[in-house]
Amino acid sequence: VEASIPEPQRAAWQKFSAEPFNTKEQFEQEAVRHIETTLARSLYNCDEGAAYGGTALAFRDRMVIDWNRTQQNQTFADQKRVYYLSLEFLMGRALDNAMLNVQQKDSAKAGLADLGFRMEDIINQERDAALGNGGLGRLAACFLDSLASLNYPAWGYGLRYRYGIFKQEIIDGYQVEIPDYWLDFNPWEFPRHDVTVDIQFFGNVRKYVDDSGKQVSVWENGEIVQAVAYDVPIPGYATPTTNNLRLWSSKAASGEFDFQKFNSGEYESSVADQQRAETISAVLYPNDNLERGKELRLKQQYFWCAASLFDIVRRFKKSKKAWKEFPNAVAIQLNDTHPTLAIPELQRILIDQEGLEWDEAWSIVQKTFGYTNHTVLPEALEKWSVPLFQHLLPRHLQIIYDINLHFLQYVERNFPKDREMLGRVSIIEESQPKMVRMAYLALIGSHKVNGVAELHSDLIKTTIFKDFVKIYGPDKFTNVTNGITPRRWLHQANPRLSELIASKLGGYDFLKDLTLLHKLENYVDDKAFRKEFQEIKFANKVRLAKHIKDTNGVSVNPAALFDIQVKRIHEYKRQQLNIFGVIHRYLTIKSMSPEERKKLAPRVSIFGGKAAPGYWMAKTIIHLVNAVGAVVNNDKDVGDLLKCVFVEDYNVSKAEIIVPASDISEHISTAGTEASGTSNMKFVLNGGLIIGTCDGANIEITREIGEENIFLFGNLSEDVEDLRHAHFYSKFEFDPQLQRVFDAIKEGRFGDAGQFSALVNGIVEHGDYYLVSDDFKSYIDTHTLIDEAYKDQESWVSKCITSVARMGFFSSDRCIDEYAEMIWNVEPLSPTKKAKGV
Ligand code: GLS
Repeated sequence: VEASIPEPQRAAWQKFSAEPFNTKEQFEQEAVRHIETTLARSLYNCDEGAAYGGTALAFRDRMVIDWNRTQQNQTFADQKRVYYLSLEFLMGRALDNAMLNVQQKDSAKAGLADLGFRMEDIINQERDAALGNGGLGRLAACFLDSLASLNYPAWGYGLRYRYGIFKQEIIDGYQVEIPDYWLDFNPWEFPRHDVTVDIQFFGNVRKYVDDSGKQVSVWENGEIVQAVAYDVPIPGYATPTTNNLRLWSSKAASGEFDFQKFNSGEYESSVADQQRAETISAVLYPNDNLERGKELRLKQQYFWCAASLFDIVRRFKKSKKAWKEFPNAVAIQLNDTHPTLAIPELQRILIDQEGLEWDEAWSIVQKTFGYTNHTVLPEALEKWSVPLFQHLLPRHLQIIYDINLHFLQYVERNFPKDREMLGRVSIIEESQPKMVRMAYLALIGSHKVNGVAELHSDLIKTTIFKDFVKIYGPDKFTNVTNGITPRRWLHQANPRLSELIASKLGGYDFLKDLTLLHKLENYVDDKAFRKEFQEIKFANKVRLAKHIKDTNGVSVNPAALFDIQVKRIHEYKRQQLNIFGVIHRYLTIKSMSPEERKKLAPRVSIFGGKAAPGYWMAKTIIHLVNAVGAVVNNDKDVGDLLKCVFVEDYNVSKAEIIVPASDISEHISTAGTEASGTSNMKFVLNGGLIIGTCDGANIEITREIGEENIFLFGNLSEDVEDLRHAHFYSKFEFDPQLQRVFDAIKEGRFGDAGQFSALVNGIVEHGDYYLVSDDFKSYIDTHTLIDEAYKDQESWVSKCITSVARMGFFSSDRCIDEYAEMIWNVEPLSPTKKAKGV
């Protein structure tokens, strides 16, 4: 490439080639230029929105320089790349992250001050990029940060939803959903109108035998929708590596609209095609851990998988390598089963379009893909009806049948005595209608399957994938315990704590190697350090208290113990257990004398999280939390001893305020249901303790930080099945304290009892599937221990500091290195300062 560009041109180019800014003055120059020209504003009408715009564009330009170089460097190096396919990327805000990762926040802060703005106000102008539901989508965002920070040649592929996860408003205690139209000003994306892919749907398959006697399948007569690429730069921390996140947007393939109809005055129907095509990438499905089987969702999945694979294959073909080299150039990771269609799609490309034989193609497919499972909940496991498949993707259904045939023949040969096994492991479920089991297809088409925490990875081998362990052997299965990026979840969310740590550890190297935190153990008894650590926690609580006052109107005392549960609302996560615990506390306070009350430790119970719009029970839980808050927060007997608040519209940027402000956070899922959890890691890293069940990553957190630093309670996952059985077949006595809580609800102390009857009856009459009654006593007893422990502030702070020091394992950098080594077989690529050629 270098040789192909004549020297004079190269010299001219190099003379004017842009360089990243590194000083306050350079930043100001860039920001003012953008405000005045790109945004067409002046000194006299530059509000905070425009100042945000100018700042963001200045940083965008700066990132683009490194981004271009990284992409060129990766192309020239021609080593294996990772493609992370995820239907969700819960990125949150980009500006603060960009400033910190390129290490220019101080320049910008000083520059903005010169221009008359406060950094915090500018940061708050940005809307969250909320293209995800919860942990699964946020994990993908943390992984992108780690991939870039560790210099891996990696791309993310996703959908550019016009509407991200809805905004939640609480009106009269009920959740109300507001559409999240977030794209009116998005400086972080680059439309690539020249990077498009035509995607086919519907149609039929024509088979014929060609001249050489080979069976050929042609998928024809379908409807075409166009995918347009939008690229988002992902800056690594303290490295020039800037990776690419490519998001696909849909539009009508035929261009703008039907001109014939337009000319004859049928304006409305002339745009109908266009609108129908645009629907595909219009909205994120707002379900977490729940699949609804909607046709549009399957369309989204195929649209995105087909566009991404076309792109990946196009890039590979430019290298002119033989097909068998494909798995040495490409590793594709499937974030859950949502991108499973990529498996039959690659097989289709290889056999129908590239003319490979089935076996050769299939071996390439299996070597290319890895599949991460994120849940064992039956209602979350994707299944698509065969008739729907047949209608939308007829050729893919044939290929899936062929994959299944080959697979079942293999099983039959190896397990001739177990006839039942065939039905159990078949990709096609023989139900009415028949269903395609996507998890089985993902597993069969991948060379490695991983769970996301040790317990979860063990559970998938003994429950949903038990037969497959026999078929493929245990080595196909592995564990990669989740992690979080310390850049966003410590340095950005808790700058003072990060600075304090840096002052003791001699710099910010811990942000690149989180295990260095262990050195903090030397400061557990250091008076000055402890004092500062406590002051930071208090300041963070004051900040959250202000947010609560501003949004809920409730005054909370920052000296009280902040007890926080923020995550998607789901019965398995058991926010109902928490709110029953709050009611129990309230009733206990009410029954006490004023003298007894004086001995109590004040508490603030803070809830936050969205319920899927169609998940009625989850919405009932939100309603109960708000109803309890309305009573408790206005009860003069209670005062500061107990407050209960629901923080509206929990999202990534709220999490950055909430997480650093916690004393205790709740991770209290029914054992065996939460695959990992990742907020548990964020809270401990920020110097909060946790109450939790023996579930997901709580178990590994306990192992790392020590049993004495965590409040574990409740039944174990191995006992869950027997307990559930016992609810139906033996008479069990209700815990009297839980009974008292239910009595209070039934008496109408929190409003009309009828509103909450389903919640209570689910436990009292319908089998208590999530074991709330079984764990209630252990839960409230543990909260009593927490009250006692918190009174001894000296020992509490020791626990917090020790825990932070021991959290090094939970960096997403560690996860990414594990994926790279065990699953992808890819190496980092050291960044060059300047790409060759220009
Ligand atoms: C989830 C799990 O429920 C979480 O426990 C897990 O931490 C997360 C990332 O692995 O994936 N699965 C899911 O469908 N939504 C999640 O958040």
